[in-house]
Amino acid sequence: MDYRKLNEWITEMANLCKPDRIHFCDGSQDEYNRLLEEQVRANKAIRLNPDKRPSSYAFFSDPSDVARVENRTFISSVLEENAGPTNNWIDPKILKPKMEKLFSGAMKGRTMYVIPFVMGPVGATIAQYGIQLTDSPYVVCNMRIMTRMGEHILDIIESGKDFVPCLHSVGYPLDGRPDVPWPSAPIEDKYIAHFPEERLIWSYGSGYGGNALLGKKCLALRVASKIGREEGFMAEHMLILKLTNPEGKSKFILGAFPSACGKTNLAMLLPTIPGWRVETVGDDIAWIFKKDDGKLYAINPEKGFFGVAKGTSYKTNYNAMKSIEKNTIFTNVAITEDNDVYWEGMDETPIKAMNWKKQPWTITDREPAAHPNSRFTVSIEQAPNLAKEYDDKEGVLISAILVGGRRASTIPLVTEAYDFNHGVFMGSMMGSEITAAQISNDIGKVRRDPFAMLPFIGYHIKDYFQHWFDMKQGTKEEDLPKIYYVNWFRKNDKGEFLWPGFGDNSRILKWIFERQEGTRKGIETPIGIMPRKEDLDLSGLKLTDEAFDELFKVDKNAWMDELDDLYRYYQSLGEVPQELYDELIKVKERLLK
Ligand code: OXD
Ligand code: MN
Repeated sequence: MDYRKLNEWITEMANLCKPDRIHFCDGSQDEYNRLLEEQVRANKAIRLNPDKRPSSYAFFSDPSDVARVENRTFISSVLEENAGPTNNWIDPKILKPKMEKLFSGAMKGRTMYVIPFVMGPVGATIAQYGIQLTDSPYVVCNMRIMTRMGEHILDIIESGKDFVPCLHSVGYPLDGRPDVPWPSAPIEDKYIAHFPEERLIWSYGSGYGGNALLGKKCLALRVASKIGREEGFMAEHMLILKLTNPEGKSKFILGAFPSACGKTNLAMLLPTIPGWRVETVGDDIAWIFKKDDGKLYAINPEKGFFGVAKGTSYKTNYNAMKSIEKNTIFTNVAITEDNDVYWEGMDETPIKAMNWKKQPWTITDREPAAHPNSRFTVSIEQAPNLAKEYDDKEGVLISAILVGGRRASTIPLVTEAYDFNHGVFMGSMMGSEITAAQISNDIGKVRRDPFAMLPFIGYHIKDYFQHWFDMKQGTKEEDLPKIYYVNWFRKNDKGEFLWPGFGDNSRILKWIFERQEGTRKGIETPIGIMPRKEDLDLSGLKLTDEAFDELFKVDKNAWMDELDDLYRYYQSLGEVPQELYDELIKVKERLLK
């Protein structure tokens, strides 16, 4: 939206939503503290034990509002074909009036907060400005951690930056009824709506995470992916890490993995091989752009972590645990008797706790104490392994991109693509096997999630693939990042993981680093280049020859089935670029040779 329309838009939205008050957020620490304390007094949050977890708070959502709601998320493009087969589409002519009705009076009895924010370091060429209007003080506090927000951003917008208008309401007006600890609307009234042509976001009915912190998935992925398609950059669901070898040389590596597949863990990894260091630039979103030298660079548009708490411990992710020792907002975790946090997979299990539903819980209970999607929100600046480049508007040069999902079979531990097109093909085939954790008739089948972007592409997926190929135009193959398919999750026939993962993934990062340096070998296989045992640094790791062979096995029949399935997947998407079919055929021919 044109920056000159800012006040008009705010007034119009206030007239629609009818809040009792409007508050322009200055983004200060005082404001943040005050809002949190107000929520404690209103029984919406608890302050954690200051001796154990200083300046930290816990919130508990309504049990019906615990995660992103993909079936209530819409790409409301003017034409259905522009949303493509992977998005929910509603005609904006139908959706807008429907949502206007919902927004009408939705903020009665509440304050409308005006949050000026920017995704990306201030001054980055592809930084995107936004204004979120919300009636949730929880959202204000989380946005302050997750984005660069406040008065100074409003000044920049007013001095001439167009912005993405983002309207949000929890959908629980207070006309004559008391407030509840976590207001939200019933599922059938929830709408997480994107109007990509207008670069507009409307979110109604949920206060949780990616549904409500509109800078994150809605702006930095869905809307930015569309802007990027038009303006020549890419908005990707990727971590960014800085890997430094014992000689002090660094490279930046991106990684696309679906939600809850360990992006935060990889971005914060403590290497088990001596002398190597991993520092964090980002753990969830990367924007990729080209500079005059023809090379690809990345920035992290966010400024904080909205990480999955469950499973995080000093053993699995030391740096994350250090990051959340203070100044953290927790959501849907359990609370110990001494008023600290607990979740399944943390280092010690308490005998008794209060669970995320605020009910008494004991160690013998069957139900987990914390919700599986319990979260921490914390500033990236609290990461002990923060890379100094995290706030650099110039971005970081991308050496390699990892893609991967959870695959119990077929996919080897690591495979290097022969070239960029082959790498894009690898990204297109990403997916995870459907497990008993999902209610489905398709257990064992692969659910494809290309580049982990399935829920986040704001336009037609065939054009998304085309955009990858377009990005390489004008760049020499050797200047493009190398793409690697990794799979930390392969299992043996007893169902046990073959690879220890976590810190030991540094062994794979080291091979990738040294491949770029030209000092490491690998062998050519039908599906890509793989290390032999002697090519990997496995010192200090007990890995049997059988396990190694199993980790890198290319089962010809399984791969032929995989390619057939992938072919059918491409067909189901409409006209995907010919380059993908070409790569599929090349792999098939190499397998049959
Ligand atoms: C996600 C997230 O759901 O990062 O991917 O929250
Ligand atoms: Mn994510």
